[in-house]
Amino acid sequence: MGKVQLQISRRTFLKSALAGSAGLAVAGGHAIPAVAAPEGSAEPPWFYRGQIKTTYSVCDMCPWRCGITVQSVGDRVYKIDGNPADPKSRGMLCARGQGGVSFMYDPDRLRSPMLRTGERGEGKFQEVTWPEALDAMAEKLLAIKEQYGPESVAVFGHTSGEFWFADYFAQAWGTPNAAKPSSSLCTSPREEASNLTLGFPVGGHEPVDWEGLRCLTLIGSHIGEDSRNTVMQDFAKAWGRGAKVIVVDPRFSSVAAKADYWLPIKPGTDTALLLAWINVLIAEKRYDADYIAEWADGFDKLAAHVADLTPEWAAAITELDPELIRTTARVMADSLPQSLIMPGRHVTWYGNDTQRMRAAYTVNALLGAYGREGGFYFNKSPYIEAYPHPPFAVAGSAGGCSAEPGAESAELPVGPSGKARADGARTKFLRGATAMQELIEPMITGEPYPIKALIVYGTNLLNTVPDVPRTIEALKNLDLVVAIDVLPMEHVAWADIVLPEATVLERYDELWTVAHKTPYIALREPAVEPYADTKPAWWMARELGMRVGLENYFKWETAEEYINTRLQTIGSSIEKMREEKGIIVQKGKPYFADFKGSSPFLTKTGKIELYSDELALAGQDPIPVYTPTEDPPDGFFRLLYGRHPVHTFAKTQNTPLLHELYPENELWINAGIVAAQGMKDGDRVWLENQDGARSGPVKLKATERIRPDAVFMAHGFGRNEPALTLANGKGANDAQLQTRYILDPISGGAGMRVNFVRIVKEA
Ligand code: MGD
Ligand code: SF4
Repeated sequence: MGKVQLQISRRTFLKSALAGSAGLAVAGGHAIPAVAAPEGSAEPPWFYRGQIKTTYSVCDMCPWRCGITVQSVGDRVYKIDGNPADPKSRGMLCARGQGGVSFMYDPDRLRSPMLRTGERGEGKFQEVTWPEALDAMAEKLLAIKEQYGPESVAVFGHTSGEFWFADYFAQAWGTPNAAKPSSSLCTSPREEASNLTLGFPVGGHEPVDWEGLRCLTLIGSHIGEDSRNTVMQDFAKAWGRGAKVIVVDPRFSSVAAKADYWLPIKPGTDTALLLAWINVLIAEKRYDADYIAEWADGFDKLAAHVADLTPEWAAAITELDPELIRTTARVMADSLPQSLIMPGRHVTWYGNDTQRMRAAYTVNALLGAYGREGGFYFNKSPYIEAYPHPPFAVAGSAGGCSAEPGAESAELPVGPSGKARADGARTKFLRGATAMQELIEPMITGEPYPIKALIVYGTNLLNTVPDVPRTIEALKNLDLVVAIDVLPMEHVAWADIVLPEATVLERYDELWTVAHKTPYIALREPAVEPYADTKPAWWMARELGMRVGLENYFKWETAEEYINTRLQTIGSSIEKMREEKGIIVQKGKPYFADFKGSSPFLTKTGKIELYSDELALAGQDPIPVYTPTEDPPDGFFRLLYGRHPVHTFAKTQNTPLLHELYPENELWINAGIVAAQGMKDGDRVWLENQDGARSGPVKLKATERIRPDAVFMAHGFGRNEPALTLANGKGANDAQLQTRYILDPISGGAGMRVNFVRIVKEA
């Protein structure tokens, strides 16, 4: 197959997106008979070109993973819609989801397995067959295992096929050094704070009981720019029925524009604000006293702890008006228990993030929100058995925001042969899954033991892990680097072996099991055959497993066999799932009443632990304390980064239709600063950080909508890979400017908002 030609224009794309939300007829799992094209039409529209086949899948354009229906004619996919039966998409998709067809037909896709011929980093390869590539990989892995042990192989994984490598293969092989960016570079502080406070993690789908919610508080969660489909639907409905909205953000984000109260907080001081809110709720007796008496532990210690942490105290730290702090606490309390602070998603900010999240959960407890209608429901994982396999050599350690509660990610993994894990998690961090950024060090130093091989599955290594020069040093040092990807992202040029994957529309995957108010299971099945010489991850993992002596874990021969074996344990099958429109919904236990008197909180005390003995024993603050973060030096701004509604991380900038909608990022900067420095809106500048790292040029967006001490840009731009023909060289790259991070001692999360940049006018 030659390079794929893009056949859809932006207008057609938007028209087709609208048709999707209007509910274009689909035939659940069946083929729709071909309809004759209107007479005289030169090129008939796609739906006249033959029989339309509808298949069920799960969108992978972001990790939210909405259920989709996919329409294809012959060997080509034409249209994706939200699956009406899916509790997340509810028949709708965001722009990125609609862009899934364009992602699949990106002309820059990897097409064949390759072996390196030039130096690492040069990007010179020869195309080889699959047996040649997999034999080479197996031979090298076995040699490394022989000399250094299985733990010397690290696996980094993200995107929804991550299960096959970062979980299944890594655990069967015997390495605890498997990591997902969605944990230590994203959600680990919120998950560990939840584990410590409530006894269970938040889970992939934040359990906000939107229907009855009357007051929503967002701390740096930019709903609308971080455009998760379901959250936007739920927010729009809650806002439409008049729920109060409080937004805390140094930037007047899209959702701040919808808020009743915007608190333009000084970056890094949120814990002080949260403590002052707790002070007001307690001092003015505005908390849910009965709820706290029944379900919380450590209230008296908390009350003593915050007695002096008044709004005036916080105002001096946060640069907010004390009356605004007091008023917003009262507004929250007026709606309790249908009032809550939503757990953010990417919360690795300043290195003290678990404590900030614990402070937010403390506010939620005072509002009586957990387990109450219109507050937080208790989510539940769906019941289904795992595929029967011999016990794994190591327990799961990778974690991740897409890992569902109840999965092994919540447990502390044990190192192989009694050895400490390479990231030292048992001693260095109190809790948390394996920290991705901490696995880079042993690749360079060999301490506490060497890591010699790295398998990078669906992770955009050089745009994702902070301190890029250090990652490059590690890549130079390794004995084996394997990249499994769909596109020639920057790190692919550093691989010895490149394995091109089929996209989600071309493959089966592990079942998607979602802890939810109504727990559910979603099917991903292929709509068309894989592009060129690409293969799905399940196939690669199995072929590799068979070559490295792991046959006992790969008794199944096909993904269908694997999936059907699992589905059989709940009396279902792929065929039946097709009849059920790709989704199985089970019954949940969302509220206190469903627990019939027993406690839903899985802490030691069976209560919400406002004071944590576990933290006290570990020498950490048992109740959150505000710890200051360094201010920007003179002439520098704090670098804030976030999402753009039509892009996901660093994955979609090269996707033709999404690129057309937003081709390059801009630097949000206070208009007063721009004027004072003799610049103007739209000027192109370079950015230089505190360590001399540079990125750009990037267009200035001069605006009153951001504080003067910070700048903001969307993540994922400023790419440096000519093979990404659309994305290369457009805008600035936040990852290049994040040469520093601060580790959260509790969760191992890497706080990345500790970098500063100055403006360098373009020569
Ligand atoms: P993406 O940039 O989406 O993010 O980190 P990543 O998961 O690394 O990269 C996904 C990779 O998967 C790309 O290389 C893409 O080509 C590849 N891919 C896409 N589809 C497939 C597929 O079907 N199969 C395979 N094998 N590969 C596929 C995200 C992580 O980044 C997260 S979760 C957060 S919250 C952090 N955000 C963040 C930030 O905002 N700024 C900076 N500077 N760093 C960040 N790091 C973290
Ligand atoms: Fe896909 Fe959008 Fe849903 Fe993410 S939020 S899974 S991109 S439709």
